[in-house]
Amino acid sequence: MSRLIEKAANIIPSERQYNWQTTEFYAFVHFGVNTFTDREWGDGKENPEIFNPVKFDANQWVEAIKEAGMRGLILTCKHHDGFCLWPSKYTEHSVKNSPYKSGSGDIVREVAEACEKGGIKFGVYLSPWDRHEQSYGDSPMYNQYFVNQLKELLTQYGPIFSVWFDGACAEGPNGKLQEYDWDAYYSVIRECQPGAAISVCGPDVRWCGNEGGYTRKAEWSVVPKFLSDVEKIAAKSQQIDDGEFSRRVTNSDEDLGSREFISHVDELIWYPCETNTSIRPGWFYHKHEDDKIRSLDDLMNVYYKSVGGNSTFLLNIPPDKNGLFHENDVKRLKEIGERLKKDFGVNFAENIEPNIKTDGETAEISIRLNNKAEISKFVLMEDIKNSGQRVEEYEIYADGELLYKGQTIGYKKIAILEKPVKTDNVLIKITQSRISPNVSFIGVY
Ligand code: FUL
Repeated sequence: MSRLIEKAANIIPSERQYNWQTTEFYAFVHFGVNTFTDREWGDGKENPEIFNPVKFDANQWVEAIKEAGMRGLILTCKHHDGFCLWPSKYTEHSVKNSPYKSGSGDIVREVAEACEKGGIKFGVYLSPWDRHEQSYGDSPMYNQYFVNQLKELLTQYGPIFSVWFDGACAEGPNGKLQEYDWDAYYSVIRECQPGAAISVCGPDVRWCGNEGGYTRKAEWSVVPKFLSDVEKIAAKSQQIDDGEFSRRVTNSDEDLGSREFISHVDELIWYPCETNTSIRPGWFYHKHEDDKIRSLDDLMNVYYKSVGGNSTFLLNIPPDKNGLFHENDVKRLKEIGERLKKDFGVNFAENIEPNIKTDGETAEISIRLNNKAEISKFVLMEDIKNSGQRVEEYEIYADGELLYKGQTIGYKKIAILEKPVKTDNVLIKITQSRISPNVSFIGVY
C-alpha cells in the first residue's frame, strides 16, 4: 500500500468537525426582506419598514423541525440584501428600523433562545456579499464591517455550531468587487466560538456542489486540500438569480477521494460534505409555492443518500410573511419524523455481539439475530473520530446470498435493500479498505 493511502487512512476530523457531523439533519431558515418582497435575491434597496412578521414565533419553527428529527437550525441573519435580523450597531439596514416590535425586536435572539429551549443547536448564515452596505468594495473598510458583525453574532447569542459562508457573490452597490479577508473572518470565529464549524467558504465543511439535494454515490471525507480554496467554491456557487439554480443537480466531480483520484494529490485534509437543498423550489417563502412542497419520498431519498451517505442534510424551510412555517411544510416535517421512527425504531441487532474476523485490509462481520426478522435496511458506521475513513468496498449477505454491494461508509451509511429479506443470519464483508477497517456500528432494520 502506498504511503499516501496510509496517510489518508489516518486523517481524522477535528473535534468541531466531528460534533458538526453528529448533528446529521438540521434546518436552514431563509427569512428576511425577501420574504416580504417575494424575491430570492434582494437588491439592498428595500425599506426596512416592509419587515413586519406579525405572528413570528421561533418556537413554532423549532417544534416543527424537532418533529422531523432535526438537531439544529441555521438562520440567514443577513442575506445578500444586507438586511440584518438583529439590531446591528453597524448599519441602519436592520430589524431595528422595522415595525417589528416597534424596532425593539431581535429575530436572531428569539431564534437562538428557542433553539436553546428546544435543545437543538443554533448556527448563523452571514452573507459576505452585501448589496446594501456602502463600504462594500472598499475592501479594508468592508472587511472591518463584516468582522464587527461577526463579533456581534458570535458573542451575544450563546453557542454557535455552524457559521455558514455563502459562495454567491457579485458587485456591491457601487459596482465594485470586494476582496474578502477570509483569514481575518476565520480567526474571529476561532477566537469567539472555537466549537463552530465554518461551512462552504471555509475550512471545516465542504459544500456538496449543488443545491438540488444530490449526494455523491461514494462520498469521502478525506479529499484534496485544494477543494477548500474559497475562490474555487465561489466560482461554482450561484452567479445569477435565475430561479433555476436551486433545483439544478449536477454530478460533475463525482470522485473526490478514491485511491486513484488522491494518488495524484499533494495534500489531503478532512473536509466532510454537507448536502443542502430547500423543501420548496425557492429558498425564501413565496405564496405560489405553497403547493410545491417536495414529496415525502423525494425528501426521504435525499435523507437516505446524504445522512446515510457520509454527508449531512441541511434542509431549508422558509417562514412566511407572518413569521411562521406554513402548515404544508409543517405537515411534511412531521411526516419525515414519523417515517424515520418507522424506519429506524427497532434495530434487530441491538445488544447482539457480532462475530468479527479481520485479516489486514479486509474483515468479515457476522451477526446472528435472536429471531428471523424482515430486514430492509442496514446502517453501518466507521469509527471516524479515532481512525478516520477507511472502507472502500463492502458486501452485505443474508443466509449466504449477496444482497448489497457498496463503496464508502464513513460516518454513516444507510444501505437500502432492493427488496426486504427474512433472515436471522447476516454477514458484512469488508472486501477493501485502507490499512485496516474500523466499522464501529452495525444496525439492522
Ligand atoms: C446561494 C444563495 O444565493 C441563495 O440565495 C441561498 O442562500 C443558497 C443557500 O445559497 O448561494
